[in-house]
Amino acid sequence: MKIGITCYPTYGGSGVVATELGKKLAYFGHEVHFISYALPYRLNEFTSNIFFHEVEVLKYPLFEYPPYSLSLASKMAEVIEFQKLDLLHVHYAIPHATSAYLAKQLINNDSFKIITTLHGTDITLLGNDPSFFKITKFSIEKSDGVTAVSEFLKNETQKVFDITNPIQVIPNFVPLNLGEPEKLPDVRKRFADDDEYIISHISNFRPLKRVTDIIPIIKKVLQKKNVKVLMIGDGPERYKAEELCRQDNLCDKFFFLGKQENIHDLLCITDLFLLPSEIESFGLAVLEAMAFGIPCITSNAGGLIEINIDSQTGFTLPVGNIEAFADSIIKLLSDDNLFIKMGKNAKEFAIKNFACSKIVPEYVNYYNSVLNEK
Ligand code: GMT
Repeated sequence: MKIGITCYPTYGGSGVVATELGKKLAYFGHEVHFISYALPYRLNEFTSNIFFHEVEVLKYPLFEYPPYSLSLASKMAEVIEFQKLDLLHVHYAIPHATSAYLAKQLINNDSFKIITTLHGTDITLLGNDPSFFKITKFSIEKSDGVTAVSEFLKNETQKVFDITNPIQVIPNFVPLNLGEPEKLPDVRKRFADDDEYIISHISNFRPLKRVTDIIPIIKKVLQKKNVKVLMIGDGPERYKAEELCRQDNLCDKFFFLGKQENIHDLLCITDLFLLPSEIESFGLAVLEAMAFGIPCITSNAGGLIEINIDSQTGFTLPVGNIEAFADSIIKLLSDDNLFIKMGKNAKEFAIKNFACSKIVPEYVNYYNSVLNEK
C-alpha cells in the first residue's frame, strides 16, 4: 500500500504512535509518506520507503494567524495525487481530519480513503469546546474510517458528538525497543542511594496531568519510605511543581529533568511509575513503563483502567485523592512479593495485549477493510 500519515511532529503520544506505526508499516514493505510541518521527532533514521513532505506555511503581513490547515490540505492533495496514495491516515482530529477532508475534495479519486485516529484531547478537550465542536463532528463523520485508542474514547466520542458511524478501537502499542531492560547501576547512582526507590513521572506537564498532586503525595510517602522522584517532561505546570518542592523543602528528593529524547535508560532505573491525570484517553507513558516491568500508580480516569489493571499491574485511584495515592505507593513499596508480582503482571499484560506485532496488523487489516468498502 501507499500510505500517507499526518501527525503532530513534536513530543506527545499521538505523534509517537503515528511515527512508530509508519516505521513498522515501512518495515513490512508499505510505502509511507509523512506530511507535517516538521520531521516527526522519532523519525530519526533513513529508511528507503519512508518519505517526508514538509508543509510550508506562507507568512504574509495580512495573516495574523497563518492558515496552517489550508497549507496542510494543499500539501496533502499534492502528495495524494503525485505519489498515488491509497489512503491518508491522520492522527488527531483537529485540524488533520479537516484538512484531509478538504484535500479529498481537491483531487479526483473516489477510491482514495481517509482514516482518522482519535487520540484523546481532540475529543475530550478541543472537540468539546463550542468553537471546535461542529467542525470536529463533521470531520469525523466525513472520514472513511475512524479509530480510537481506547474503548473509553470510542464511547466518549459517540456520546459527545452523537456520532453513528462505526469507530474501531485499535489501542496504542509498545513503541520502544525493549530488549532486556538493564539495571544501569551508574545511571541509577546518579539519582538514588541503594536503599532508595525511584519513582518516575513522564508527561507534558499540562494542568490535566495534575503534576502538582505529585508533591503532596510524595511528601506523605516520605514519612514511611525513602524515595527519589524523576519528573520527566516539561510544560505549563512545571514551574508550580518546582515551587511546591521548594516550599516543602523537597528539592533534594525531586529531579526535574525536562524533555528527554531517550526515556529508555530512565525507565530502566525506575521502580514505580506515577500518573495522577485528571483525564487520559490511553496513557502511552504508562504502557511504556509497564512494558519495562514497572508497576504503575495511576488515576482511574478515562482509558487508564483499560491498561493499568487495578490491584494486578498496579493501582488505579480516584483523581485527586492524595491520601489514596500515597497509601498505595507505601503499600507497594512495603511488600516485596507484591512489588515483584505487579511488575511481572505489568510486563506480561503490556506485551500480551499491546505488542506492536499484534497491533500493527490490526491497522493493516483495518486499512484493507476500508479500502474494500465501496
Ligand atoms: O493531549 C495530549 O495529552 C496529547 C495527546 C497526544 O497527542 O499525544 O495525548 C493523547 O494521545 C495519547 C496517544 O494516543 C494518549 O496516550 C494520551 O492518553 C492522550 N492524552 C489525553 O487523553 C489527555
